[in-house]
Amino acid sequence: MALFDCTCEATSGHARALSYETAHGTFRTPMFMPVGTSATVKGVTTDQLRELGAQVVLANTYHLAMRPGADLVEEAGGIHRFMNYDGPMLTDSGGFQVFSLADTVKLSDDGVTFKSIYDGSNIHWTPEENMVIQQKIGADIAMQLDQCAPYPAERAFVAKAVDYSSAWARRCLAAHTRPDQTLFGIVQGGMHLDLRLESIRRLREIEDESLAAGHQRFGGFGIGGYSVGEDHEVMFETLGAVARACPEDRPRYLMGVGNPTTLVRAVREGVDMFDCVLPTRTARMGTAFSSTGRMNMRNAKFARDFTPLDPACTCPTCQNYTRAYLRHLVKQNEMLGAMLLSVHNLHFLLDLMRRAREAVLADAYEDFYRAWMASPAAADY
Ligand code: PRF
Ligand code: ZN
Repeated sequence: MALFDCTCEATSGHARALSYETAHGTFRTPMFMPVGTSATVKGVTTDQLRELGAQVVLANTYHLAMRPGADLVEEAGGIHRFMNYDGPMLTDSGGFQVFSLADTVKLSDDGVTFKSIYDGSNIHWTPEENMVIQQKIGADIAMQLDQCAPYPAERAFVAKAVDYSSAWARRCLAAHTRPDQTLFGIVQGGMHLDLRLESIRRLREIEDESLAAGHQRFGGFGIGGYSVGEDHEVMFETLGAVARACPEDRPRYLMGVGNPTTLVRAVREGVDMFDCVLPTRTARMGTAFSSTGRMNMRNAKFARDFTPLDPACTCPTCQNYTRAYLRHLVKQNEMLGAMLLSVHNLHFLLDLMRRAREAVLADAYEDFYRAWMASPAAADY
């Protein structure tokens, strides 16, 4: 298998089971990717990530470029060595963080200017500079610089975000040269199907031009600009058509989505990859995902409950610790509480996508989907 080869092993309805080659091993979809914003999945070691069956781990260009800086990560031997994770990795471009974290953002065809949340300094990124930074960090997959429109937004504003994102996609693809890293394009267009389809048409045109010039194609397609405050039902009005308008022979990655029910539904629409801080952030707030829905571990009803967190779960936390102990840790703000719940919540989503994959391989995704939607967990997410 050559680097970045994508093989479709099975389909079930629109759901797909892909395998994808990277320089740090093969990953298989449907797949949830834990987020390690600052080169750490908060509270979880990379050995634990491996044991949990994590495949691709995310890091964020915005945060790493500010602290400790891309040059330092490069000097460490790249992101894998720096954080001791030898599996596949992906960096988000930071475009999303620029818009969600900074209050003063200026856009032009030439890129984005923003104030750092770390020291208030003014930073300007051209698409080319963003590619230099992501190539120094050295993940297996880089994401193009894009603009994610907020919701709600004027249609004209969303159309302009598509214009910027397309212009930057062309420049990112041309500037990206690292042979052991691939670049994903990103679809924008908010909740407007015609803008989304236009965004995809331009990405295809950009890669056709790139291929004609003897350069590379996109390694996959990010679907950005969803889960920005709209109702889930609003996203699902267009998500299926958008996912299936992306090239069939490469992964489709719904960015920043981690709600279990949304994952199960999005896979049914043809989405392959997901990432979200939800499982670890939720854990730090003292909440566990479970087969019967969310559990707030601060609740007094767990004080003398000496049973496992989720009797249906096979994760290390559920094998070794009781609800009463976890409640005690969370109530005392003990760091171990956040760590143990993070392991459990990550296991929950990783395992959900493993079972989704099994269902696709057995061409039984519709049964899996129906069983999930009828389960007590589905109603709570
Ligand atoms: N663009 C990028 N990263 C993202 C998003 C996006 O639109 C989202 C939106 N849900 C999450 N992360 N580059
Ligand atoms: Zn568990």
